[in-house]
Amino acid sequence: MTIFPERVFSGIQPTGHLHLGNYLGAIVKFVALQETHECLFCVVDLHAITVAQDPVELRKAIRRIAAAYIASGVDPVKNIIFSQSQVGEHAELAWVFNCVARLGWLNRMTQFKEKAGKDRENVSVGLFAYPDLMAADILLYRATHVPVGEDQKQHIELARDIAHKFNNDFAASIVANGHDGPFFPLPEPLIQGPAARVMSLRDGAKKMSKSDPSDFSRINLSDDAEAIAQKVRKAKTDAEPLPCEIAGLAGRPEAENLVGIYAALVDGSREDVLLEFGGAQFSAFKNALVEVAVAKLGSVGGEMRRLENDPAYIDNILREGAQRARNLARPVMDQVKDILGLIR
Ligand code: AQP
Repeated sequence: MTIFPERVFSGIQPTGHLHLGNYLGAIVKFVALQETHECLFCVVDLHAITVAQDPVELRKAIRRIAAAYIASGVDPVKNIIFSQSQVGEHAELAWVFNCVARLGWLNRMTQFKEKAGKDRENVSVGLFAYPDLMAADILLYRATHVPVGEDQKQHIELARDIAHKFNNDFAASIVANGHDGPFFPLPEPLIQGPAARVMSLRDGAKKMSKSDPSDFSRINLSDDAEAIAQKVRKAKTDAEPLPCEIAGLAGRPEAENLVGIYAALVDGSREDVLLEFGGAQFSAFKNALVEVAVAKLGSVGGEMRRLENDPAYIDNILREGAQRARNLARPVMDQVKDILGLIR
């Protein structure tokens, strides 16, 4: 029986402004996981081009994501930091998975429905096949754990379905090629935490998102203290004071969101936050939130700006990371070709 050593893979698209949702939903987990796991953190630039991108801006955005990883505390020596397009095997395995995944599975992806909207006929084929590429990103390294925000749960489930179908469809060939069990692991999403789904500061029913046209809907990692304070103070709330218990957050999405953000920023629980602030007015709570947000994000933003001013340093990290990633990816891709019956 194959034993898959624990390995972490995750990525962020170089599109728009990196925000607090990306930070708390993904990057903070990367920083913690590097202490216990072998990790690969990717800038998923091939995902970014599923929608139109300005080439000059895209190049900057790729470096910005790498800078955000490093500025947040991800160690580029201990972990592998690289960009997806620098390792051709991602696209190679994605094609194989296009042939494994079923049209019906992709038709059920809610993110595609949201992003395509009413213009389904005019979006790229790449946007539709995006989850197959994401499955390839993860399974190319036979990664077992994927730290992501809640919005990515369905895509990880699809990656598991693809892995399962590949293992089943080619079971005989997998054994004939010297493996004594499934070839791919079924990767687990790591989603838990009070900020698994950070919502817009303007509307508690919408997720905080890079592509929201309102800059006041999100706190960007690049925001300075003044911008953070302004956005938190303008964040939508209701008229009631904060409740003392979690049950009191029901039906109050904006309050729930701010409490979750505070809890995640201080690495505590929502229960702890309500113990401290239950009964307080939002004005007082928002002051405290500004303080913890500025303390946590201020230094990350400053370090990001410093790193972005040194593109040669970032490019070097990405190049070395890509080489290390390729060393892991190529043997897996070669084995996939053998299993499929392709000649290499
Ligand atoms: N609001 C969020 N709360 C918690 N986690 C979030 N993530 C994104 N938004 C939130 C997590 O951040 C990681 C990187 O996301 P991505 O850039 O690859 O894709 P995305 O989910 O499409 O990000 P956005 O901000 O929502 O971009 P647009 O507006 O372009 O769609 C992922 O782990 C994601 O779960």
